Amino acid sequence: MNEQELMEAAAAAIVAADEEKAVDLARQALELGLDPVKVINLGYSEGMKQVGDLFERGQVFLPEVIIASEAMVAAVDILEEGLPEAEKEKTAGIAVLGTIEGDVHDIGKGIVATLLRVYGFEVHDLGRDVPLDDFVAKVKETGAHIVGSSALMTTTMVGQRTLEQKLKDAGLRDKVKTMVGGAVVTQHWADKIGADGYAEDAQEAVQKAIEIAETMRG
Ligand code: B1M
Repeated sequence: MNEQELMEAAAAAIVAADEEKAVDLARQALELGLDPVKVINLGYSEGMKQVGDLFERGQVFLPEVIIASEAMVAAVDILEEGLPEAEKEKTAGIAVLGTIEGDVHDIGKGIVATLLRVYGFEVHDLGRDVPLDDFVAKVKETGAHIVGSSALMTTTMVGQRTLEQKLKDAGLRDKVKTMVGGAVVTQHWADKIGADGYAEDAQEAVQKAIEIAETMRG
């Protein structure tokens, strides 16, 4: 199986909510020496997008989405074993991450957290459905350089704008840079709410975070 075929098979395994197949393909990807991040982005995430489209059209239902996401998590766990060891010597920066309150989608945010760790960030992952005040408190406690929020729904992305305001109210907005992401979030939204960074996927999130951390060190 070549790289392209594996990507397509990985996406298909997610659409079929076939965990065994998804995991088997993840192992094959590592054996073939493929880039785990590329396989996640172009294979499994592509499958999740298709599941989302089918769900929106009423062609699959919530239980199937749950099973598909479990298959994705299991495959990503395997692929993460193929990532280089997290940098322990140096700290690229401190990042606080979480999914906005009211939103339980956390697969993508988890991938972003893992990659940031691999690239040397000290990551405080607050999880999902995170109250906005918890982001603010964690930034204060850790002196974070970056606070990143993920939102997957139009109803929860507005929380990212409120978070900007809460950071200002707490007198922290000039001390911490903000990053936003998640399926419904765009560069346009990031600009509109005054966020410092936006990324479409986890790889881009790491690039942006590194750039942001560098500008903060001066
Ligand atoms: Co739900 N869901 N879901 N869901 N779900 C969406 C988001 C939806 C778009 C599906 C659809 O209708 N097409 C839709 C939202 C519609 C909208 O608002 N526009 C939706 C809905 C409606 C719902 C429920 C309300 C359904 C219901 O109950 N009737 C409910 C919500 C409950 C709640 O949150 N209160 C619900 C529930 C669920 C499950 C629990 C079943 C499951 C989540 C499991 C979990 O996360 N643990 C689920 C899933 C799996 C999805 C879809 C199908 C896939 C999401 C996913 O994991 N993608 C999704 C459809 C879609 O996204 N197209 C959908 C893979 C993941 C790797 O991508 O998270 O985008 P993503 O992360 C990427 C990038 O976005 C980026 O990097 C990641 C890796 O490359 N990124 C960042 C993410 N965060 C970042 C942060 C950054 C930077 C980049 O900086 C800080």
